[in-house]
Amino acid sequence: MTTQVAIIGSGPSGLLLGQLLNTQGISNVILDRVDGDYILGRIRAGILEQGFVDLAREAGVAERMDNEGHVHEGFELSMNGERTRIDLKTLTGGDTVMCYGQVEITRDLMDARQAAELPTYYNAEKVTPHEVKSDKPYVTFVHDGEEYRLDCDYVAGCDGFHGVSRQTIPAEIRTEHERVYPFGWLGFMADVPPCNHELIYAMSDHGFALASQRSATRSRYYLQVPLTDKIEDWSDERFWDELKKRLPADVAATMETGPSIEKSIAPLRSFVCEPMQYGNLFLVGDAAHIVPPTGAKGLNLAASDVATLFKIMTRVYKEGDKECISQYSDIALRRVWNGERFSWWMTSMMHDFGDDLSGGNNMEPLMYKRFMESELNYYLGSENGRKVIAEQYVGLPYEDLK
Ligand code: FAS
Ligand code: PHB
Repeated sequence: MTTQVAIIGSGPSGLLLGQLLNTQGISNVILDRVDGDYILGRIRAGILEQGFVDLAREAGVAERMDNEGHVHEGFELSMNGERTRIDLKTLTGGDTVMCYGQVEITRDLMDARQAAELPTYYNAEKVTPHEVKSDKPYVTFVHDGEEYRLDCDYVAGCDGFHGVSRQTIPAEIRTEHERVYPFGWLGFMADVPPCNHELIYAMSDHGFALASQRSATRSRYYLQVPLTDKIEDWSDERFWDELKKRLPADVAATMETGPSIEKSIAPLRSFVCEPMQYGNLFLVGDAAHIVPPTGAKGLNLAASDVATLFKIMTRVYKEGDKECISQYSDIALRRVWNGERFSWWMTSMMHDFGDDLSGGNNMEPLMYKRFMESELNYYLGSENGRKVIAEQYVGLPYEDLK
């Protein structure tokens, strides 16, 4: 079996890349170790940067997003109940974000791929890249008990944090940077109207909370919880009671509650693998980097990786320029590190680190807490400060190839 680009992973990175390559007639095959239903069962991101929205339109998968998604012109930061709105549209000169669940855009991409009858192998086992430093790499895998070899020109490792691609880069060449946070996020989905028309990121003496949404009738909430907490520790009633303690009082007083339709606890980490390329293997999205979701950057950094790799593949196959492939890692990492820093900064300001000194603070915990409160007050208290937050949140422009 032969293709031009072998894509490992059928999450948003792999599907978006495959769809874009197809618009340029660049053949690609997607391999995933699970099936589509399992992928669609993973509740994840909810905010798309303008760059992602533009890519979805370019890939021809934006119709439902444009009809059912909600453009958000701002969001709020609440400090112990004091609310400050970050007016994205005014502060950035017109930029906004799209509130549309990752599950939905992934479903749209899967439907488009199926309609285009593009080759996709779900439940592929033992997916293994080979000879990625040569000009004839290939990927082997087992499907329905049969062994396959997929010859290709390039391998896109879109297989997430626990995938095989990153491990293909020899340990002595790979540098992995990691910061694990001393808390997790308890995510909660319920079919109740959102408590506010825009997102509210709230810090309080009880810890962090986020009020997000999926539609006019479906809300998505998060609470900072200790890493030792288990889902069974959190009844719906306990969740709503704790959420109301952390959100602004006027919002808590009027919000609608109801039974959870999904509850999960996710650990938080900042992680970057350098380089993001090894010969003809390219790491894309969570395969190369992870951010704490406080800045709504995870899915959006995956999209900017896809945009860069798509530009490179288009130049390789349309202009015969193979030199440009060496630009991938540097271009991708510049935007990744910016997104990592913003996500770390938002997480550091908005969460209660308790007695944790592992974050390099090395100071008495209350002093660190006062520093972070002062930093957030400074940024919220000045238009320049709010502008910095706004332009980071909508996402910096994608970098072009040289
Ligand atoms: P994904 O992990 O989505 O997809 C990788 C795919 O590769 C999977 O389908 C997997 O089955 C497959 N795979 C793995 N190993 C393989 C192998 N050996 N062979 C074949 N296939 C293999 N981001 C935000 O912006 N906001 C959020 O609120 C947010 N919340 C999150 C909550 C959780 C619990 C998690 C885990 C992530 C969250 N993220 C959030 C980040 C998330 O949205 C990712 O950025 C996004 O899924 C990245 O997409 P992919 O790079 O495609 O990786
Ligand atoms: C979500 O809706 O899941 C969401 C939104 C913004 C974030 C994190 C998660 O920063």
